[in-house]
Amino acid sequence: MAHQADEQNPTIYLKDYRAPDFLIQSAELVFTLGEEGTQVQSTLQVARNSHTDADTALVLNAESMEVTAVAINGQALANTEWKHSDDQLVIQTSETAFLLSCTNLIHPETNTSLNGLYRSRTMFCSQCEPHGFRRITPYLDRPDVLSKFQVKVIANKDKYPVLLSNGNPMQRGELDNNRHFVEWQDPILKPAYLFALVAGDLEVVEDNFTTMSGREVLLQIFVEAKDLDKVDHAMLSLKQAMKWDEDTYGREYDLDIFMIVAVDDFNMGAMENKGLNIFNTSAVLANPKITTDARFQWIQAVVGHEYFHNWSGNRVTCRDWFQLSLKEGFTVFRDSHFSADLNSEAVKRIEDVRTLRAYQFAEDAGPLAHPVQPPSYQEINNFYTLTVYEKGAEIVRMQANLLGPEKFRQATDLYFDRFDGQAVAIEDFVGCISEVSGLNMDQFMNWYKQAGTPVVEATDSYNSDTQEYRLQLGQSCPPTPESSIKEPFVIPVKLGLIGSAGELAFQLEGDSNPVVEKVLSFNKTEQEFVFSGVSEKPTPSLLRGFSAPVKLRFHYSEEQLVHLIRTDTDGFNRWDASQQLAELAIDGSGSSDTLVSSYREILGQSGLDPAVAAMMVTLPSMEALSDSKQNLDVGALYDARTSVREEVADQLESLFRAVYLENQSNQDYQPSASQIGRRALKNVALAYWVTAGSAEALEACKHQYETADNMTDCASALSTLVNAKSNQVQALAENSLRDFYQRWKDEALVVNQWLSIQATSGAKGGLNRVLALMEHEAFDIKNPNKVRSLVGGFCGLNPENFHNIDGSGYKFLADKIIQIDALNPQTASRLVTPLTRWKNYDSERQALMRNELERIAQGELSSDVRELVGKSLL
Ligand code: B3K
Ligand code: ZN
Repeated sequence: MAHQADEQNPTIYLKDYRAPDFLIQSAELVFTLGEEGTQVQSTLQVARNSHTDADTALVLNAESMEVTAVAINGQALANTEWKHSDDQLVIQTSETAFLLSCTNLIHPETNTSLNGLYRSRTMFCSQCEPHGFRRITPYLDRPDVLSKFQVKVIANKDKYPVLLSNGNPMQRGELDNNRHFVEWQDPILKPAYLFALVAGDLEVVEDNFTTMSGREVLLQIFVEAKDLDKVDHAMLSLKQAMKWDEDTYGREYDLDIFMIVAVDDFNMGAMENKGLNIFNTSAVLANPKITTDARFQWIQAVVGHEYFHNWSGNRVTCRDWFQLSLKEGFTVFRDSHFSADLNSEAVKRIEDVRTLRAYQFAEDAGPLAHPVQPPSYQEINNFYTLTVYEKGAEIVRMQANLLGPEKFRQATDLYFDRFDGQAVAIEDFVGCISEVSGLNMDQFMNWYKQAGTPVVEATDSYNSDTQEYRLQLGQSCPPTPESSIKEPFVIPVKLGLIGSAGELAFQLEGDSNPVVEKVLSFNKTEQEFVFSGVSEKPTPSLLRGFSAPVKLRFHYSEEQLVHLIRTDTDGFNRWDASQQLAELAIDGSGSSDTLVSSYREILGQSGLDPAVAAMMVTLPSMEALSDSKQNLDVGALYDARTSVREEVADQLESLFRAVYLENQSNQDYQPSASQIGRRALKNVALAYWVTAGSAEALEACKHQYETADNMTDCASALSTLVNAKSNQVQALAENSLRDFYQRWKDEALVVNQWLSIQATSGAKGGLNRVLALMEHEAFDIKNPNKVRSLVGGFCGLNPENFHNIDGSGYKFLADKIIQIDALNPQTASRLVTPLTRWKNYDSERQALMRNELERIAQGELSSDVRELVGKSLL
């Protein structure tokens, strides 16, 4: 089986990278869009690369298309001079520089993969990264081939009044048969993956931005007419992002227009096509009535992310797809810094680390673990992962911290200036870091080259006579598929020492002055650090701000954790201590009384940011609790977590009631950090209060659901009702769910929330509800947002139901993967994740999950799903 999979799915290696044999200097494309087939005519200025000899044929990528004519310098080629097979168009020519013209036919109207040119509802749109352009027209579809594009789009005038592509509109006009055309020119060199085309009946919202050098840029967001009332937030976010990139990185936008288009059917959040970003409606449309706080913040982050790619990705792009994190890790780092600057640094850091620990750590510990710069892949679409994105961002963050803000800015200036207009490698980025700082980054590169999450074991001792504190650190990294031998990482450990009344001064061996905070450079397997002048036995505050993406093991006592929660000056570590204290209570090695009294203190603290307080009194998620566990009995873990939750709720019932009432507000809704924090705390309090079970709490929840003027409060109340245990509440929840659907059935994005609230509900019998919803008019298996909400929500975020010991959850997921793979491989392969984790569970569940993976493996599969399933079964 594995052998067969390898033949069908050849492995591509980083070490085999070679510069392209041919270059394409310019590309002129004419699209004639039709209801049954679209014709593409291309004229490419091709040049043989200097290393390429004259008998090397030109091999273009050409998938899922019919090639009807090929000409060189205007001369049609005979059938013997070109061959289209195996997804390649091979052209025999010995010319060194020539004009190549091709005509081909594609079928966007039947393209359910949402890759290449396709239809979303009534419009045409495109997605080309990483390999979509080769499904549009024959081309050298690799990121190190950069060219200038000129695109003419021809379509029916009534159905497609708006015709868009990258760059600036040059010409428009009328044609016969009620058709019209627009011609676009992109003056900036780009690889094909940044190409975009949109045609549809769209409305536009416009604004302007004046750049730092005084240029006016026209900003346009295109949406369907029904969505015109949901564009303001994205427009504001875009202007904030443009300004922030000028202020923080000195990067100015380079074209005269920046366009965003919202489409319903999209495989991910959004895409940074040059000058024409295409967005999933879920990542751009917002207003308080339909959008939750979390979504408002996510939209700001995604709009920023795609905009920031204009420099980190578009102007400086990737040499090959092994370098994906060059643009993605860096851009996630940039968007995360942007969100932190615009909202709250501590909150953003906690959110990012929560995601990293719950999902990236799990990926790094499973069969699909891979280095941030992978050495090989079968299907590159499978490498748009949390590792490449989120761990990649952590690695950039460590480098930014190593250099400090000024030097890091010098390094990024050098990087952008030196490599502008080029396709480069991760080593080029790190080279700039090294050049500016004088640091040798050789060992640091292990972060990019080695998979797996390092484990740092820490022990300590204190000598009151000498006032010496010693910290012993050891690091190890579990074996991962690409290697079982791991070289030590460079781990920056930021620390402080906390005494009975707060931070203590200390002097690290070798330093000349005492300090209260220090970053240790821990780069050996084992290392001891000695601190002198420590006036009392401290509690160490380790890995402050989560200074490195590692698993830190230090045996804190409950008293120490309570002390850190109370006294640490590092906001992140105070939150982290609250999570560790909760984990002790849940696994039975700590007491819930201690947790309860710590929560009481947290909720009573006046100076604390409500957003942070809300996160501190939230128990670690099932995903976070499952990390590093073997033979996991999900049911037992869920019960343990639930019982701690109920105990907290019972013991602090009146406090939660008070917090809920105190945090009501009658201000007009704003998605501002301060309002969001208060709503978060209020809704966490409400959920606990309802859990405690009083009629008054239930009434308050029902009242909030009915009267809320914003989706955060409305959905939160609904979700609290749906997750409640008692039969009485269940009946109420059913009514509210029916009412919610009636109220919102015309707003697709709200309906998706309705699907996901039900899919993720911990109430018993979850699968039956999901099966019924699959048949509901609101569901559409071809729409990735709906699949993600319902199937993804149930299988990824509802462990207690998905892992039902009868195996029904696993069978359901396998059925859906098989069904969706035939339509849309990228969406199907994203669903595989929960099954890849089979080794973490008890033996009975392991067998059930493996069976389903084997059943999937037996079918006709896309290369996407085949790679993931194959690697999971090894
Ligand atoms: N660069 C795109 C991701 C493309 C995913 C292709 N499967 C979006 C982003 O990261 O900004
Ligand atoms: Zn990105």
